Amino acid sequence: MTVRLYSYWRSSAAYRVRIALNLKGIGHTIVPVDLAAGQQAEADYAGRNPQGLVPLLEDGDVRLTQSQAIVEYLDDRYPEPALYPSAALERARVRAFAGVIACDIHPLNNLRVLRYLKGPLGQETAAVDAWYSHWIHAGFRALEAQTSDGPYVFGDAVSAADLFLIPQIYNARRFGVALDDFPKLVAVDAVCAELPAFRDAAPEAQADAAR
Ligand SMILES: N[C@@H](CCC(=O)N[C@@H](CS)C(=O)NCC(=O)O)C(=O)O
Repeated sequence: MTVRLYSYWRSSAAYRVRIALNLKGIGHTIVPVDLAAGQQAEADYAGRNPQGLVPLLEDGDVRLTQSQAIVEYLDDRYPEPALYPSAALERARVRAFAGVIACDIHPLNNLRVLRYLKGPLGQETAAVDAWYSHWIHAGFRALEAQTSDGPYVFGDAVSAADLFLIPQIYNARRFGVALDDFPKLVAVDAVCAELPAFRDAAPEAQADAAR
């Protein structure tokens, strides 16, 4: 069965899924969709994902959108190593952590939102940067409070929480957001950077990365 991930090197939502695929050792092909060039809106891609967003996963005949749904699908279908704890409460905590990123931070700072602020709403770069930083800080404050003393977000085992966090930290750094108030998050990022599954999923390691 061929697994294909439609991805863009700088997409943090696709980056989450790249880490999950690598952690589970699932053989796959990356199909780049150039978001900067607008390929997400072209007929070929929009036919596969009418929402015009990456990631999109194809697993044989299955086609799935939304990184949270994709990561949970991969965890159900390819159970080892588990990305979600089996106990109900711990599982809910991992989902809640990932939800802060996927539901409360990322949608406010996504490419199309920033473009809308700059374009139709006529906001200056400084205002858009302040918007970006504000929502990262609000979310990261909550995440820092939920993070263990390490090495990973929830202790000794990598979980979905880590693979949602690391791409969001990448985005924060890319936009110059100060992370001094979040030492636990930064420490988890440093530990994850040592793992090949995370390193190989990093934006700069992607074949479609701008050189
Ligand atoms: N909730 C979606 C978000 C997907 C998303 O927003 N992807 C961004 C890249 S990180 C995208 O495709 N943006 C294209 C655009 O804004 O035009 C998910 O988690 O998969």
